[in-house]
Amino acid sequence: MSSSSSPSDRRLSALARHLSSPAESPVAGVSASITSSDVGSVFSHVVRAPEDPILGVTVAYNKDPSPVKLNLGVGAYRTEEGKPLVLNVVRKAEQQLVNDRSRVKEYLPIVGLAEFNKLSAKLIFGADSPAIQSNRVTTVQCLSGTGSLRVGGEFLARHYHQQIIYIPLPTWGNHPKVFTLAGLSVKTYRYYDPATRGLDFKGLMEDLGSAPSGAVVLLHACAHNPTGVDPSLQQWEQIRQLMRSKKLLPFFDSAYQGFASGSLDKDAQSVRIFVADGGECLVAQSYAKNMGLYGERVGALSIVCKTADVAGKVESQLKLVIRPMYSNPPIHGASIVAAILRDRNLYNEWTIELKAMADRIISMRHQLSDALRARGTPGDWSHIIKQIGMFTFTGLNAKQVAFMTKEYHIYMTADGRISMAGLSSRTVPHLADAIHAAVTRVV
Ligand code: PGU
Repeated sequence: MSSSSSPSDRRLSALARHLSSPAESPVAGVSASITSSDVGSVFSHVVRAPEDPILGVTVAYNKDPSPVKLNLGVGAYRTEEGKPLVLNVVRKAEQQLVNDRSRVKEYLPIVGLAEFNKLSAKLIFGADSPAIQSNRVTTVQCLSGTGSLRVGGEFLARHYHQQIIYIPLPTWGNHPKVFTLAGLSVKTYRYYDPATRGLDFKGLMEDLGSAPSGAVVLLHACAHNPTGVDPSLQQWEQIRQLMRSKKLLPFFDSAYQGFASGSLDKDAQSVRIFVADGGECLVAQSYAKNMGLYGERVGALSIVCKTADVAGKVESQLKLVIRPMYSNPPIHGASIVAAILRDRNLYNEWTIELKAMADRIISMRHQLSDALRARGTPGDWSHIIKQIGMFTFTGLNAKQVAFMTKEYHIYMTADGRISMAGLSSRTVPHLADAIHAAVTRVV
């Protein structure tokens, strides 16, 4: 890829590469035979694309008539009763918004709701962050975490000298697509060691150590998806030193603040140690999980710069990325978040509800681990308790997953990831039976 090509050239060639990769070959086929029913359509050459590896799990689940079916695919919180949860504090904030007759539905500015942006930056960087106080941060409201990553990626493709982004192996399945289509060139760094079911810290440091100077590095701020494995604080500090010494640019994906430990501040520590050294970074925030605002699509992209002047110019360019993409973001979700973050009582109530969600997930980890022990399931399952956040990366292989779906109507991603948030005390025995059968009967 020539560095002199324009972003749109790069995007097209990246897209072509992406579509012709063997893993995505069902999307790629452009030479489908034309059947008689297609004749006459200008789209008859279009080949049916496969379902998304994560969201497609829900599509398959919805088609299954079994009463015992269980969806552990998508990372979406469910109650003990297996129902989606709208937080009480969100209901209250929405009521306030409805009652306020002065509210209108005018367009937001291109960068979104100003108060939302300010409060989002405070939430991730800390109320007393010197970077915020010195106006070195620009924050723009985006369409949840995904939209924030995409806007950040597009900005980097246009304005940053190094077009390579390193993502962890494995990572959330949408990361490579988002960044490739933004116009960046995606490479991976070692992250997870299947042998220990823990962090491959040595591999990570080696790979980042040999990355070209200036490369962008995508880091999961906490509760790494899909592995549930995070670096310790000491390891984060070593990663920071290495990255700063090699001038690697951190791009944090913060989709689970509050879900890892139950504490918003603790889960932001990785980001804050990078910001504290005065260096630059990007952060994509999502309120999908921690406020349960999934479908409202509310999130923010912050870029921390060296000076207020640079931050202002960066923001002016972010507007040029956003305007032709979706013009300006939706108003409702950001208004809910702003109402909660601005009001001390609502904020406190939110932290309690958030902790309760995190605690329920942790309790599911213990219940599943106990249930496997009670069944004498072969293997070491201690990682179920050690891993952090919404997911357990079970180590089950694709055949075992397919077996569990076919025989037990349990739906999960093919990489063996299960969403602990979709489990309840009632469904743990069913899952434990299925895992036990899978590991004893399917190799
Ligand atoms: N980043 C990470 C690490 C994520 O896990 C997710 C969501 C996102 C960003 C994007 O979330 P937004 O909804 O755009 O804020 N991952 C979940 C949800 C389903 C999906 O794949 O979008 C998951 O199950 O992995």
